[in-house]
Amino acid sequence: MRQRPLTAMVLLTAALASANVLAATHKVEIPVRELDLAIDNAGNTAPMWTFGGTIPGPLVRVTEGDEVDFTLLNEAGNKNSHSMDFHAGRLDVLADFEAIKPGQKKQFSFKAEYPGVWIYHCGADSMSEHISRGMYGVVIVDPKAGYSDKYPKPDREYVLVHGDLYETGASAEERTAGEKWKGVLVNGKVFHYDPVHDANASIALESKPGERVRIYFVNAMINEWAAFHPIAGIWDRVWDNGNPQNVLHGMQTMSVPPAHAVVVDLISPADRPTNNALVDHSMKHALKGGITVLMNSKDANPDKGRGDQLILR
Ligand SMILES: [Cu+2]
Repeated sequence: MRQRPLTAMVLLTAALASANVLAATHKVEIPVRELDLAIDNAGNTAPMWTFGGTIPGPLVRVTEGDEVDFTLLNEAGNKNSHSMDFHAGRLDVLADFEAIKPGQKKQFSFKAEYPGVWIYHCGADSMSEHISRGMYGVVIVDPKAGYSDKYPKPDREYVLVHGDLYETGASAEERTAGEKWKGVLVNGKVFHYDPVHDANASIALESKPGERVRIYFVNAMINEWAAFHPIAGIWDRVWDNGNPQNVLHGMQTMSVPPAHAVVVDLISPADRPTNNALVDHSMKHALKGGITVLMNSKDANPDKGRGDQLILR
């Protein structure tokens, strides 16, 4: 009689132990770099502040239940204090998200408890300036349950982050007030993937007709809501915040507030080549850079939207 609960305890402990083995720990170190960066396809540069030297910063991808062991390094050559604010974790805003001076390091860990797509950004004072100079990136937390009928496996995946471009020299106060706003950066450049509106654009998103294309869309603009719409298409499914439980079907335009994200799926007609324009349908945003072309043709580059090509650089 006394054996039974003990046996059950052992089994439970073993199950917990194997669950712990399955959950991975990801060591992520991101250096902050203040540098001149190309902000358009012509190669014009602006003084930007970045995670890892790119806008957006490095893509962090883990599975629900995994641990992220994070280190922020504010490189010695920088002039400003910086911090890291992960929306994907439950942490301490004062202890973990504190700003550190150039030359300093800051380590903290969190468990990725909720699946979805999350922004990370610098939270140092003035947050308006740090974010609108490019200090943001994306965490994808894949659901531990994997793919299912309710969250089907995509054929291709792309990450699109829309951020602000302000005039060089715009103060923190002006940025907060939305003054001296110049345009929308799509993954760091205006009209980054739009050869229709920018003759210098050399990259577009690609897929084959009929493929399920998943877009992880993040709004990193500091004040403006995005209105994300696939011209000549329909969002087959939308998962608010990317959580498989938050599903919508057959949507046209998704409102995405600042510092929020959605996962949207697009399926082009299977019987012919077509094109879509993935736009922020707020005209002020679209016509100032927020348009991305998706070409659906049988000759689509097989590498795009797969492996390390979720953010096309
Ligand atoms: Cu910063």
